[in-house]
Amino acid sequence: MMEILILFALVATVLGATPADWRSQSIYFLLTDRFARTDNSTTASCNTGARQYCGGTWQGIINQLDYIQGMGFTAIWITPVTGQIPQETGYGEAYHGYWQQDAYALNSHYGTADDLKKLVSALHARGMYLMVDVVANHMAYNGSADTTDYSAYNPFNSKEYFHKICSIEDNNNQTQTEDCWLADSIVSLPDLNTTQTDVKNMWYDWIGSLVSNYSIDGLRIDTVKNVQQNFWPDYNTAAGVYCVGEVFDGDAEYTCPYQNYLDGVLNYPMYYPILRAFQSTSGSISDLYNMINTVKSTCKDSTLLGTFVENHDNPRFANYTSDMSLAKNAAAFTMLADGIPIIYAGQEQHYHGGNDPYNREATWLAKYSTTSPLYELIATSNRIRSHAISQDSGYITYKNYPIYQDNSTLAMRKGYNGSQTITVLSNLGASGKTYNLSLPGTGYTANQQLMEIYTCTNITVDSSGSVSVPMASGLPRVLYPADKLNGSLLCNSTTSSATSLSPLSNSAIPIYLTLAAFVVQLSQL
Ligand code: ABC
Ligand code: CA
Repeated sequence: MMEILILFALVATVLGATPADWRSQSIYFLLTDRFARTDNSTTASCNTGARQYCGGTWQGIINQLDYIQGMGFTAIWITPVTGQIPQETGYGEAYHGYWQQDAYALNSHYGTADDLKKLVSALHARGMYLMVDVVANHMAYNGSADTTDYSAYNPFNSKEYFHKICSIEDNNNQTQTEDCWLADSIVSLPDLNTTQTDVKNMWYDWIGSLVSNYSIDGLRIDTVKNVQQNFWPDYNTAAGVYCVGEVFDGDAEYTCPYQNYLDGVLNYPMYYPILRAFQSTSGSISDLYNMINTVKSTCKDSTLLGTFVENHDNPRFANYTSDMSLAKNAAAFTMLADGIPIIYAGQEQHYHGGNDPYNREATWLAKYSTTSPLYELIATSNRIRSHAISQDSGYITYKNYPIYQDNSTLAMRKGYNGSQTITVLSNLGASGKTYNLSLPGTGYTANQQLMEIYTCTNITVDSSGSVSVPMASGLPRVLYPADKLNGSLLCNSTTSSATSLSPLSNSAIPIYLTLAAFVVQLSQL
């Protein structure tokens, strides 16, 4: 009997991907409605301003997994999967999935339960993870707050489960942020009373069953600052997988403490300085330099945050500048700083939409080009990151260390013992000068041979330990020891094994094999 209990416990732990499993992943975030269609169309029109369904599906995602994995991603985050407001509202249709009415139904626009399960299987067969977006703060209603029809909801089909009607007027007032409705008169977001025991238990039961029914590996949790902090630890436990919360606030002092309640948070404190540093050639490098240290010292674990420079709630990076060099630097920072990198579908195609709804362009319209400059830069960045992780087990928990700054340049280090990566970023832009940056403090040894990964340039560390980094056109640079590139497929290094393409193929496959072995053992008991 004892053995059976132990086996069950082991099976339960291998099933859910833990924070430690997620640390080394790399996430591609997509809106299911906007990424790919079942018919593989690359011409179907999608007018973002109309705020209507454009036809993306879970089967469509399956069809384009090569495109995602080809960029080196090991996980996808998809928008909420639940049943939505069925009507066309004053803000269009619920194509984004955040207007939940039936938590126990799936959004039929995206496919069937079988399709969602097929997506998970297809990902797992590639050693990739699925992260699903979930909402616990509110349900949604087509109309003003006072006209809400609570009987439309499953569960929470009565007014008693909700907070009294009031709207959030002041985001600095925490009581309002938690207890009032994130609503306006066109689409109401009835605010659940997440202090009630029955509301808590209904959500904890729901999240546990969602994760197990669909073998979900991780969660992105919506509107985290709008719910009481003490609601979250039990939710995270009930989920049993890594949870990253959306705390939409740029102040590290405000956002970091949420990591005491959830495994991780989206790195909004870093988002604003990344944008400020690279959105123009006069951006502030020092704000970004300082925020690396602030987040490191303020958040419980900066390596479990989700790092991003684009998402579906903010104007895309290219909305601020069309300069490709600046976009490359913003992407390189995202990929090679602390935390789990998150790239938002369309970023790799240099999409430039502004605020919601214009930042939700259909990815298919770029024809899934694998030769766009940012697709290639992201692929190379994912490859060097996963290679560095495979060479140095300490890389992923090493806290990003900014080693140099001047008015237009930032250099940062990750990793130990001569096998560290040094990332050099610039905001000089595409017309930036060609020069050699003399970089001290890299931790490399005198005369060590390095490779610059984006240009495949050999560099020798000088006798004092400084590195002369060839800069040009405001492009980012990444240094790595030349003799440790074997198996990375970078810069014509020898291919030692196919598995080095994806870090997950090294870690997740054994997990599933272990799981299979336990299931076999269990069935023999
Ligand atoms: C709809 C229409 C839009 C229309 C809008 C009024 O209504 O579609 O076209 O403009 C979903 C949909 C949206 C939809 C909304 C509302 O629902 O995706 O299209 O907009 O119906 C999450 C999701 C988001 C989702 C929801 C709702 C929540 O990522 O996609 O939206 O489920 C707040 C929440 C945050 C939420 C965000 C949209 O609103 O806290 O969870 N995101 C301040 C506040 C934040 C606030 C933010 C944006 O503004 O402090 O709480 O986020 O409104 C920094 C500060 C920040 C400050 C920012 C602006 O500046 O540090 O604190 O954030 O410097
Ligand atoms: Ca709330």
